[in-house]
Amino acid sequence: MSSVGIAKIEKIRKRIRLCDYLVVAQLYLKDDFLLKRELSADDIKPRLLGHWGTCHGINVAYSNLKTRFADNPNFSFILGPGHGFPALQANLWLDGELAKIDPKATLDEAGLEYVCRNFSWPDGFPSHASPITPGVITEGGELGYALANAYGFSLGHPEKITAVLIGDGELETATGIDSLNLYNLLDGSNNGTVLPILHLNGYKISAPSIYARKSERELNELIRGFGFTPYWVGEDVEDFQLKLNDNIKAPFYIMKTEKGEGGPNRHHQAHQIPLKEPRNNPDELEQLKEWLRSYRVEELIEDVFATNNNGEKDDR
Ligand SMILES: Cc1ncc(C[n+]2csc(CCOP(=O)(O)OP(=O)(O)O)c2C)c(N)n1
Repeated sequence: MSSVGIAKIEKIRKRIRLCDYLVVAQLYLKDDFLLKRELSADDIKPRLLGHWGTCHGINVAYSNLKTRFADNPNFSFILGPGHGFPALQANLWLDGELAKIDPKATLDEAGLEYVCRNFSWPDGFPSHASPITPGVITEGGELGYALANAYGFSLGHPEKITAVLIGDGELETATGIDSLNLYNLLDGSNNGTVLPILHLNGYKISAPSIYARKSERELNELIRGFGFTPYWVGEDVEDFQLKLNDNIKAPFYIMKTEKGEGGPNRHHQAHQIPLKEPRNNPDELEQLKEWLRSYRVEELIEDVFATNNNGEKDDR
């Protein structure tokens, strides 16, 4: 028997699947957002702009964290690679957070179309997290500050729990790696808890990341050297939930995913737009159809539409 609960595990898995679908829909589609007919070249956005590769991992982390800390008003999430914005946007829409500041982002078909069509679209949403995104106060652009921001955010607030997703490329920056020393400087004082999560997806853009090329043992020793205890997490939802445990002291999560997981090509080709010309290339159009269909969105979306904009079941 699972100590997390089969229903909860299944719910998180479905959430990740739906958010992955919504990312692909935002990146590619300007119509037929729920695949109700045979997708055609005319349904594809003319200019494809955004980042796919990191998104599945963001959905894994966000879905697990939101479930674990659902009832905690002091929980916050900081996203290092803000270029994974379509994943953040999918989660914010799903939680009804986007609708609180943008009334068109309703949790129904019209809202889903609005969010997907307007991603990377003239006068719509940018392709990166920006200050018009709920909860975002800095636009970033320059990698490296996520962990330092998380410690800064927790200063003087012992009640706060701040999870921070750090790209493995991001950790190669001087600010990124040196921010690990903040644990030694700030632990034991009147500050909140920071939960660092290294997103070990193997690549920074198309080049292998240094940390992903280290052995597990080397990486563990590196993290221990900064005073943390390394915990490996990934696609196993039950394991992830169990490790997001109050009794764990000084955790540093290493979340291993494959860059571009679920898409047509992974690793180094997956950072931005994996299929570049589906409007003009019939073979790519077929691959895109297959990719979108693989999430079986029709099995997931009705439950979402049955909820109201506060994220609760509408019993009317
Ligand atoms: C300081 C800095 N150097 C370089 C870049 C250019 N850049 C944008 S995304 C990226 C790769 C990021 O890799 P990673 O942090 O591993 O994120 P992910 O693979 O999850 O997308 C780079 C190098 C940047 N934004 N900031």
